[in-house]
Amino acid sequence: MKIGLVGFAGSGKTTVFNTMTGLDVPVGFGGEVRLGSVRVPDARIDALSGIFDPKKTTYAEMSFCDVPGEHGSDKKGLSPRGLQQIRDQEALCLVVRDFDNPALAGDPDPLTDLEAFHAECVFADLEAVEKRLERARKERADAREIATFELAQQTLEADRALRTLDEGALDREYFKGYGILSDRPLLVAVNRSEERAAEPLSEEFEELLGRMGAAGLTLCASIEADIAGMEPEDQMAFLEDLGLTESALDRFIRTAYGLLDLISFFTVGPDEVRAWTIRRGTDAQHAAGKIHSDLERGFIRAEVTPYEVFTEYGSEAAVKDAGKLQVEGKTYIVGDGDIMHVRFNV
Ligand SMILES: Nc1nc2c(ncn2[C@@H]2O[C@H](COP(=O)(O)OP(=O)(O)OP(=O)(O)O)[C@@H](O)[C@H]2O)c(=O)[nH]1
Ligand SMILES: [Mg+2]
Repeated sequence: MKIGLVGFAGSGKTTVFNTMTGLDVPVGFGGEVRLGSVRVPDARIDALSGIFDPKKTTYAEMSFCDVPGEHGSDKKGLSPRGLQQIRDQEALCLVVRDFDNPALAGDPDPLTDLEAFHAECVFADLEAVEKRLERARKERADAREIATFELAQQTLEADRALRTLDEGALDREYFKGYGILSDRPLLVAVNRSEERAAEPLSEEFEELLGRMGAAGLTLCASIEADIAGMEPEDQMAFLEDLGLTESALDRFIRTAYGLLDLISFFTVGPDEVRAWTIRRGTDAQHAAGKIHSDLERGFIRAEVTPYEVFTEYGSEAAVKDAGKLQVEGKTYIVGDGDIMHVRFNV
C-alpha cells in the first residue's frame, strides 16, 4: 500500500512521515521527496510465525512518500512537482495544520485549508477530464469511455470529488494514466498542537470530509514522532498523558485499512510466513497474482484455512484430518485472515 503525504507548506508532513516510518528526516521547510515504509503490525502473523518457525517472517507494508509543499509564493497549494510525485500513489494523506507554526503567518485554519485542497483537486481533475473528453469526442472513442468522462465532468462541476461516485457508476479503468486526484482514497490527518491532540474534529469539518468521501484522523505529529522512538512500555504512559490510547501509527493504519477496505491473507511454511494485502472482495485467482503472476496465470485451485479454524485445530494436518480444509476455485472471495496454498501449473 503506497500512500502519498501531501499538504500545504509547513503543515507537518515530514513530521508525520517520521512518526510513521521511525526515520529521522530533518523537519523545517522544503527538502526532497522522501520514501519510507513501515510494517503493519499483525498479531496473527506473530502467532503463525511462532508455530511455523520459518526462516523469514514478512509483515504487510505501508509505504509513504513525503512531498514538500510549495514554498516562496502566495499560492497555497500543491506544487507541479508534488503532483507529479503522487501520480503513482494508491492513496493520499492530506496533512492539515492545526498548530501554531511560528514560521508561517496567520492562525491555523484547518477547515479553510481542507476546502482549498478540495478546490485544487477538483480544478486539476476538471482540466484533465475536459481535455480528455474533447479528444475522445473528436476521435469517436468508445461510448462508455465518453459517458464516464461526461459523468466525471458533471460531478466535478457540481464541486464533488470523484471518489464519492459508486463503484458501478463509472468505469474507473479509463482514469488510468490521467493522474486524477479526487478519485484517490483520501485520509485527512489533522495535525494538532499538544494540548488539543485528543479533541474531536468539528462538526463542519466532519461534514466536509463526508462530502469529499474522505476519512479523518487527529494527531500531534511532533510529540508522536518522539513517542515512536521510545520503548513500548513508555509509549503507553506518554500517550495516556495526551489523552490517547493508541499511537498515531496504529490509528493511522487502522483508519487506512478501513478507508481502503483492505484485508490480509497469509501464506505459511518453513521458509516464510507472510501477510499479503488485498482489497476486500478480491477473488482467489487475483489474490494469487499478488504472490506471483505465474500463480494467477496457471491457477488451478486454492487450499484455504481461515485463521480462526487454524487456531482451533492448531496445525494444518489437524485441519485436514477434521475435513475442514477448504478447496476453492478461481472465483472464491478471499477472506480476512485466510491461510492459502495456491496450486498452479504454467
Ligand atoms: N507544535 C507542533 N509543531 C509541529 C507539529 N508538526 C510539525 N511541527 C513543526 O512545524 C514545522 C514544519 O514541520 P514539517 O514536518 O517540516 O512540515 P512539512 O509539511 O513537511 O513542511 P514542507 O515540507 O516544507 O511543506 C517544524 O518546525 C515542526 O517541528 C505539531 O504537531 N505540533
Ligand atoms: Mg517536509
